[in-house]
Amino acid sequence: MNELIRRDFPILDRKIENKPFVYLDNAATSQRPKKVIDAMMKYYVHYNANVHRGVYHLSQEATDAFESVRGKIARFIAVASEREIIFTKGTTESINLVAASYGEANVKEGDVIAVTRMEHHANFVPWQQLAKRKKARFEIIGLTPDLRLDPKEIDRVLALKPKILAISLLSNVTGVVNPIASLATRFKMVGSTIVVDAAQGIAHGEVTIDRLGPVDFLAFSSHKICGPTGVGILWGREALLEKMPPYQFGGNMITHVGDLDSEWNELPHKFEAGTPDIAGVIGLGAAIDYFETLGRVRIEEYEHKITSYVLQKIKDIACVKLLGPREALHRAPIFSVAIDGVHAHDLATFLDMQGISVRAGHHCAHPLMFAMKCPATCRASFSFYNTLEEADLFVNALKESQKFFAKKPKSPENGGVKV
Ligand code: C6P
Repeated sequence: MNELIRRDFPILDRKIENKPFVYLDNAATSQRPKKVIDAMMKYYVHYNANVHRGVYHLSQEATDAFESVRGKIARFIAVASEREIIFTKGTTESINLVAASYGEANVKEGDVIAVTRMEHHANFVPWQQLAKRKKARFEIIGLTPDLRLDPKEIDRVLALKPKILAISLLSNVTGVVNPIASLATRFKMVGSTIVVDAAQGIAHGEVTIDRLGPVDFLAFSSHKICGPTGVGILWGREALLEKMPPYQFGGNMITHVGDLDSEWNELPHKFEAGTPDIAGVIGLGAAIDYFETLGRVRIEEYEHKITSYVLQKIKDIACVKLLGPREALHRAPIFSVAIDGVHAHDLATFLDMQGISVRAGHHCAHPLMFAMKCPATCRASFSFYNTLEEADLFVNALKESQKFFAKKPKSPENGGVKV
């Protein structure tokens, strides 16, 4: 798939420590193809103006380019109404919007709000804090030993008939893919509103609302799918969005301001207060075009190949503990590893010396990491532009790291210098 594709990403030609740059931190943020960078540059150079405000040519050009991206996103996730697509700053803001607006208006004392143990803080803390404010019950669906959702835990929480189920499509720590469609169907039957965090999921497959089942809200970020940072999407069912109060107040979200009260703009503008990241949204449009040209099914198939390959190779390395299931079936190419006696940051630094960029730490997932009594892992996350050769470089570097860290530091007794 990727020799030609890699040429679209100028940054992949870089060298680190005089070695080829191997970027395996795609779960943190993806790289941008030249087309995305060019689209943003074109806006700034040729038609930079604010949107929705001016009657002059440039402002209308900017507004048309900006609004056309709404349509692209609606088609990307297969929804009919552009009124359901809201631009935010990222997944974090999208989820906070739902918790603050829908949550404040609908959750009452004694209601149950459910999340899972594998959530990123962005899909955990807003619900935890809403539950605290509302004196609601906060329930966490537990995991199996291989860090998938535990069916018994799902039944337990389902029986509580949660008002809200907030769940990620794909874990940023383990790469586990959750069966959203079947869960959504079951939780809908007990009356739950279902919020899906697709920050990771959106990058690894064909995420469309019809495939996700009866979900109500979907949140994702532009920067995980080769678009710029600072832009996110919230999709919500129109009937729910219509009834929700605004999240922030200011320009664009208003139709009339009186001395004592104001009237809100129609959807989606009601939730888009202030000047948006216009260049960012235009860049996201170019990223969507790029993804569509490559084909999301093709991307998924190729990434599945990488996942199987890495799982097979890692299996043979003694001392490397891999978090999550060993089968590629319900997994994306995200691998969190720990090596006994080696701190994750030291391992990540060792890999960086080989030109390999990975993330080390708790990955903004304290509830999962603390439950596993694992303060930090080293995470390699692949994208469609990564190659099997890069997978080999990563696996070989893991093997080398064992030799490197096994070496005893020199002491005066074995030839070292006394300080
Ligand atoms: N995870 C990672 O390295 P923002 O920052 O708003 O674009 O996305 C937040 C977020 C929400 N949910 C999941 C599952 C995520 O993985 C992320 C972002 C990055 O894992 C940065 S912490």
